[in-house]
Amino acid sequence: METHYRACNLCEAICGLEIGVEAGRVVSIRGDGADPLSRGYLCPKATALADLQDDPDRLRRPLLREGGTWREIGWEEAFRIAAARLQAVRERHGADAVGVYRGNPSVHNWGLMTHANHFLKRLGTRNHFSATSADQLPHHLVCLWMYGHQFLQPVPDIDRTQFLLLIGYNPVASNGSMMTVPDIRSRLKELRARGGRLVVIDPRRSETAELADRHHFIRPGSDAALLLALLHVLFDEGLVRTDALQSHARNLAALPPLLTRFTPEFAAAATGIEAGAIRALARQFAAAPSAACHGRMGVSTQRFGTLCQWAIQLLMLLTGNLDRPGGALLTHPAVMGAGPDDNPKGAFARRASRVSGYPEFGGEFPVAALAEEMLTPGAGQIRALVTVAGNPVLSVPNGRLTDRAFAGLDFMVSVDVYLNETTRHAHLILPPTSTLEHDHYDLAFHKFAVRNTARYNAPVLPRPAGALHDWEIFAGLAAAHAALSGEPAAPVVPPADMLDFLLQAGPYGTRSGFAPPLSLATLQAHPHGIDLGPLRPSLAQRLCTADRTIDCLPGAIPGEIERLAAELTVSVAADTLLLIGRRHLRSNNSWMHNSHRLVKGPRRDQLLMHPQDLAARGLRDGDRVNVSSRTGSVGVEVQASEAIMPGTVSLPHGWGHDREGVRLGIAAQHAGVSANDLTDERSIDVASGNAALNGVPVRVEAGR
Ligand SMILES: Nc1nc2c(c(=O)[nH]1)N[C@H]1C(S)=C(S)[C@@H](COP(=O)(O)OP(=O)(O)OC[C@H]3O[C@@H](n4cnc5c(=O)[nH]c(N)nc54)[C@H](O)[C@@H]3O)O[C@H]1N2
Ligand SMILES: Nc1nc2c(c(=O)[nH]1)N[C@H]1C(S)=C(S)[C@@H](COP(=O)(O)OP(=O)(O)OC[C@H]3O[C@@H](n4cnc5c(=O)[nH]c(N)nc54)[C@H](O)[C@@H]3O)O[C@H]1N2
Ligand code: SF4
Ligand SMILES: [Mo]
Repeated sequence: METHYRACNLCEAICGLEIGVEAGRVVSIRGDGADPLSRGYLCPKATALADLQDDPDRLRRPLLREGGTWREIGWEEAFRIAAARLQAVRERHGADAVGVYRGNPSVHNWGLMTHANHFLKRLGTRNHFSATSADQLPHHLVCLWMYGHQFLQPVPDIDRTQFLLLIGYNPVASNGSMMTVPDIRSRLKELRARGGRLVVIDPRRSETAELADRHHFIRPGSDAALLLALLHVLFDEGLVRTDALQSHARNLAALPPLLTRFTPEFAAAATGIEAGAIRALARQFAAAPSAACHGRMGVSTQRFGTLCQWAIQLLMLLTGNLDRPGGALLTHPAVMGAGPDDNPKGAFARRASRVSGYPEFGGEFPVAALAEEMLTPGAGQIRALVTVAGNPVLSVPNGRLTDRAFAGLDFMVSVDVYLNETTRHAHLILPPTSTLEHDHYDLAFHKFAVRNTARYNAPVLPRPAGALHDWEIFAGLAAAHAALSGEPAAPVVPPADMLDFLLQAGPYGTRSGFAPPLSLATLQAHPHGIDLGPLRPSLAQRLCTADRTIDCLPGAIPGEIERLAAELTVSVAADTLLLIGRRHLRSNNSWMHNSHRLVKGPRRDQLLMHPQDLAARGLRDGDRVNVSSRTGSVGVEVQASEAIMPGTVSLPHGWGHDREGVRLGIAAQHAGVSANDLTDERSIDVASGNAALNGVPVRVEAGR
């Protein structure tokens, strides 16, 4: 048996794996104990990499759809068809008539990061979209505004902190996000073993909340009121700690008047958390020897995502916990670290989307606008689409509308390893090699990791004859486009060569004094990865704002505070419940639901509902119910749960594999329903345009 070492690229935890291969097949997958970041941890999804590899439903050749039937074709023909049909739409309707959607694996697959733009930027369209705006856009916007760079993202120093406050974040299931933290369960146990405290704020007593010293239920969407009240108490009780970093901050003095009305009593009414508990939390956070706060999906994908992320940064700044060990710190990755010399820093609102006028961020419009940009006639209407590693029919708000919009496109090409609910609308699917057939360096997630490390791995398995990597597909599309348009073709440098250059020129490279100096060869000689040490202070030197200070009150914030105060006073109808999402360790967004080893066991896709809310509707545990919202309705089984706050219901996203028209290789009993058939594309975090996927008003009634 051969043994290969390889980082898993399914989620942000980037765990090191030890993979046994016999006669060209994966026979074992274990955690790599020598990985300095993941320390031997792995989750059940990693073992399913073998299923992914052997899956007969995984696509291996380009597929062309003719009417309702799919036919395999060769690569050259596929590239020619894609280039010609996209060009035809451009000539007829203009460049903006071609849209682009990039899904989550676009940042997990390094070849897509290095080469997708090779082709996609050549399309010359303003209509770019990605999963970012159904996810973490508020983080980027707040860091751009406050620190001048979308990737100057402080990461909680979990291995040294004495107080960890997690809001709308369930890393025990998700393995971390905007915080690469493999083996979180052990790290949380270590925190408590050294006398530290963990506090979790979540409308559900999540798997992470189960490990906490204190869990508070919170009414979905009301977190900004809690966070503003915490800031209020810091000022009100003289708990603001002056530290050196604050001499780099401006607009601090303007804050207290904006917070006057956000007393703990006001926040208590909005959130359902007692005023005394809010005061105590502010005092404990301020008094802890070190403290960090992280807020994720629960506070990003809701109506006040940007306000929440802003307040979290201030909570740490005002208590002296920003940029200090045990608080939150920036990473120093081996390549592409953020700072004054690194681009792109991010850009916001240089233009607005055509139909709803939503702001652009980093050259992309919010996904909440994707369907309407396809469906609304007029100049600039999207008539052709390129999707890359994504499944927007199941992942963006108002999935049924999105489904309908895709069905009406003149042409669609998808770069994806599966025929899924989205790619079934494509005319052409271009499938890359599997993840184990290409080499890997994680360009994205070392940037958010709780420790600095670097790791490059060669392919575990040889690629089959005729298979292309994602980056080669984009090089092929770019070449076909160049041939057609007469534009010169750009030179193509493989990702590994780019990495070698960046490593050698980087902060641990040839001239850094670091031993051994990093290059591709160094990393090849250390397949378990190289430890680059704990996080360390550096924010003041790396600020990228024009005047090199921290902007504590970005221009849009006062308006957002007003909007919050106004919305909190609007009461919801008595029979309305607020829908939130949920992730499970054995499920990965909308895919891998055809892996028996992951989906087996008890159902996990029920609607969770508090017994009190069930009783009020004459419903019982296990009943079929009908859940409806402004955008749609789904029929699902309900599960009684004391772990969910009364007034709240929870449904996981990424299911609903029963779309008509095509067999997707997923067993009927695992089809589930899509939470995004209920979410609302009109409900956004106004400041950033991020989709508000949590806190969706729904009605629940007896179903059939
Ligand atoms: N209601 C609700 N909706 C949500 C969320 C939520 O919490 N609640 N979460 C949101 C978040 S955070 C995200 S990130 C999005 C995810 O939404 P998307 O990014 O749209 O979808 P995924 O489910 O990640 O689909 C990934 C697709 O990429 C393909 N793929 C996998 N690996 C590769 C590869 O290496 N190359 C290529 N070319 N293709 C590959 C898979 O076959 C799969 O079809 O969903 C969002 N939607
Ligand atoms: N196993 C697994 N791991 C994953 C993924 C996966 O699908 N499966 N997806 C990956 C991706 S793409 C991402 S972005 C990350 C996301 O990682 P997380 O952010 O940890 O993911 P979630 O579980 O969606 O959301 C966290 C919590 O927010 C709570 N919540 C919902 N609404 C509110 C609210 O209004 N206020 C508060 N305070 N809490 C609220 C939910 O109850 C949930 O417990 O996970 C990644 N890791
Ligand atoms: S936690 Fe994420 S990176 Fe680690 S093994 Fe599981 S899926 Fe892979
Ligand atoms: Mo995500």
